[in-house]
Amino acid sequence: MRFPIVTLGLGLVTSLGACSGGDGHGGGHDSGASYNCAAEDGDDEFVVGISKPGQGGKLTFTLRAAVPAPPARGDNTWTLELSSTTSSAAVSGAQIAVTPFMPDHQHGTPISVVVEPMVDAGTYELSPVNLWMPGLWQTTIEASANGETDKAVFAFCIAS
Ligand SMILES: [Cu+2]
Repeated sequence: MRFPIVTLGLGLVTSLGACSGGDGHGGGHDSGASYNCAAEDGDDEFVVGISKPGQGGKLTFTLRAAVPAPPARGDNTWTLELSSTTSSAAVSGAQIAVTPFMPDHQHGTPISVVVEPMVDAGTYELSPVNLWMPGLWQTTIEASANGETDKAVFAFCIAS
């Protein structure tokens, strides 16, 4: 009698440490110790003040600061400024969720990003944005305010 054996492979990998190499995605992921970001075309070039309109066209997401800059492996602290895309007015009091994700490996990070409003209107501190592995990270920022929800994705490549 034969039973089907289903190999889930990377589908089981949902947390730390088990991203094996040799998958050939993106910029040539290897052992996890380093990544060829020069060959990665899915990332955003980081500049202080990098800004994106939300996918829903309602809110604009701007990274006013990043420590370290550019983003690096490990814990990052980002200062987000949220504004109305139509009026450019600062948007305070938003509910914000931040989710780092590695598309090549289909995993995120077990460390939650804490969002704290800052003194300046419409600004928030996001920390820690834990980018624990070399490769391409897509960090989704979803914000809800004044009955509207919008989101933007910042994609940064971590070389080593
Ligand atoms: Cu990974």
